[in-house]
Amino acid sequence: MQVNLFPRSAKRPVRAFFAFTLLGVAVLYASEHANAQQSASVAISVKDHRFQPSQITAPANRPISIKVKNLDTAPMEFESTSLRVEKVIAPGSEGVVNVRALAPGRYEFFDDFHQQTRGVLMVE
Ligand SMILES: [Cu+2]
Repeated sequence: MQVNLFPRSAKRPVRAFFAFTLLGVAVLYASEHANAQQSASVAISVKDHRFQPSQITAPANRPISIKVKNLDTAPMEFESTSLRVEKVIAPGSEGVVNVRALAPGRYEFFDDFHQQTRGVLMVE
């Protein structure tokens, strides 16, 4: 079956206008969608059992990928109850913690092996 989106009576420039408008809408929709799916990345490191920086910021409603670099000589475990994640990171190495898309807010995290090591993820 053939579908004609444009009225046959319309003049060529009018049809061209409609075609370009449709194309524009499609492109906008596609890029919006791609943006929503694409994860935001934030980086943080741990040195002398301190998060550096101790507060990180990420956009709301997008999955977040947190790169955690452990600069200490002891293993650490990046953990968060509100984010529902935990990941052991060996000394001198880097781990990636993936977090679901979040509502704006304040999310605390800590090193489960050194509970005094604490930080905050601000989602805005
Ligand atoms: Cu743990």
